[in-house]
Amino acid sequence: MTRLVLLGPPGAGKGTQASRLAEHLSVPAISTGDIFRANVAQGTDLGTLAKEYMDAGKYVPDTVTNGMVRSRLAEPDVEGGFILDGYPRTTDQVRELDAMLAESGTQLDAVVQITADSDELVRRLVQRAAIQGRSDDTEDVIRERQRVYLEQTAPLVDVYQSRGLLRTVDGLGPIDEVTERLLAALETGRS
Ligand code: B4P
Repeated sequence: MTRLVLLGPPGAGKGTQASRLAEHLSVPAISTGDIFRANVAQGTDLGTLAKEYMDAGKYVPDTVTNGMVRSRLAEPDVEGGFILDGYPRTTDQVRELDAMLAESGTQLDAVVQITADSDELVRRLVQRAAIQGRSDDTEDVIRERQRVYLEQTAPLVDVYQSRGLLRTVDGLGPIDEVTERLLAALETGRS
C-alpha cells in the first residue's frame, strides 16, 4: 500500500497521521494545506491568492490546487508512492487526480477516511489556534470549513466506496492508537 489518500473533516488528524504513515511506509506525505501555508509564508503569488480563501474557510479554486498537485506529483520522490493529505477535496479534483494517475500508469491503493464527531473537531482546532495561531482556526471559520467539507468533500466518500478503495478509521482517542488503527486497516484491507 503505497499510494494513499487521507480523507476527513478539518481537524480529523489527516496531517498528524499522514506524517506518521509516511515514516512507516517510507513515502512522502503531500499536504495541500501545508504547501499553501508555505507559499503564504514565502509571500508568493500563490500564497497571496490561497490566503484569501483559507482565511474565509473556503477551498482554494480547483484549477489552482490541481495545478499545484500536478507539479508536486511530477517530482521524482513520489515514484515509489505517496500519501495525499487533503487532496482531493472536490469531485473536480477527483477527476484531475484520476487523470494524473492514468498518465503515470499508476492507481490508488486505498482511500482512508478518518472520522471524528463535530464537537471534538472544533475542540481540537480551537486548541491548535491557541498553540499555533493559524489564521483559519477561529470558531467562525472552523464552522464554515465544516460546512464546506460536508457540501463538497463528504460526497467523495461514496465515490471511493463504490470503487472498493475506502477504509474508515475512527480518529478519536490517543494519536498513537489512531496510527495503529490506520496501519491495521491498511494491512488487513478492512476498516
Ligand atoms: P488542511 O491544512 O488540510 O487542514 P485541516 O483539514 O484543518 O487539518 P487536518 O485534518 O490535517 O488536522 P490535523 O492533523 O492538523 O487545510 C487547510 C485549508 O487549506 C483548507 O480549509 C483550504 O482552504 C485549503 N486547502 C487544503 N487542501 C485543499 C484542496 N485540496 N482544495 C482546496 N483547498 C484546499 O489535526 C488538527 C489538530 O488536532 C492538531 O492540533 C492535532 O495536533 C490535533 N489532533 C490530531 N489528532 C488528534 C487526536 N487523536 N487526539 C487529539 N488531538 C488530535
